Amino acid sequence: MVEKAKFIWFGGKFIPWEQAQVHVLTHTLHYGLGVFEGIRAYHCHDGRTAVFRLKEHIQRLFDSGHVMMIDIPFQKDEIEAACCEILRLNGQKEAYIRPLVFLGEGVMGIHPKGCPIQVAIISWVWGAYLGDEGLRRGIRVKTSSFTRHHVNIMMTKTKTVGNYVNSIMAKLEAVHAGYDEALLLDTAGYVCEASGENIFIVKDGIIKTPPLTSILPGITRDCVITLAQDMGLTVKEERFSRDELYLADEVFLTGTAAEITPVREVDGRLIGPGRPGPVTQKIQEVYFGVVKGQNDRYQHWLTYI
Ligand code: PPE
Repeated sequence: MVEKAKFIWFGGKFIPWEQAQVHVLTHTLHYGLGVFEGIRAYHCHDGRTAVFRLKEHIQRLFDSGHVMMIDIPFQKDEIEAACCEILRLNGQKEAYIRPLVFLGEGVMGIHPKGCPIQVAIISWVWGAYLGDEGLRRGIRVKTSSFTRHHVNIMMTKTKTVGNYVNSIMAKLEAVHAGYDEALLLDTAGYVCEASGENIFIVKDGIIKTPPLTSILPGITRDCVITLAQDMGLTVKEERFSRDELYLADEVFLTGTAAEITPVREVDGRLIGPGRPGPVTQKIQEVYFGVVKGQNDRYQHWLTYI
């Protein structure tokens, strides 16, 4: 359960957590059209709090709105400011921030014309998304029987509310089968992304991740590509099949919530020796240093509050 905080930003104002309610006629509740973001803020080594890659997340929120034809009734800088202010008001040194844009009540039927566009920002304390042990020792992943969205069925580059039903189906199936996370293949059968993370493999020192064709352009994915290249590693954005995944030396998932989570097993096959490999561990270590402000080279990714 999400631990209650004091305030939620709703339509431009901070209101008490319990009062952030919506009507059952809320259009998004019926039809799934809405867009959102997930951002983390970290308690830095110097005692300050920094929101990680705030501008990029808010840009992606507005990009999602643009694609889905939802005209967000606020400026980007107003949303950015509210994402910082909510942490101060809630007294959170470290938190997950969820901006959500949805269609409110007033109109029924598929055509959303005239629906009020509502915006909320919620912040809560969220630990390791796939468990502390998963972060340390790696998780077990199952290839889903559900395919990731075709690019003409859903807008895969957006964080649209309805897109996540596909993720939920895959996740339920994987957890029901005793796994930690689901991996989805694209409509051509190649490795695509996990239910809420992008995927990377390492083979003979070379890193590979699927191209942006039909995946969410993950901000953590972008960080990993940059960090790995800056470490002198080769990164290829190239599609690959699931047997290439089974044969990888290392596999890891990336996401704001999941951070850098090693994968130790896929579909009953151990990855390498079945524990996090050296490249994954190095990237994980550097990533946690960066988000906590310990690395001067990437200070531009941090917004201190
Ligand atoms: N793919 C999907 C489908 C996805 O949902 C996410 C984020 C990513 C890739 C990674 O994107 P980024 O966070 O920019 O690196 N998933 C969010 C889901 C969390 C949730 O369960 O809710 C997240 O990590 O915040």
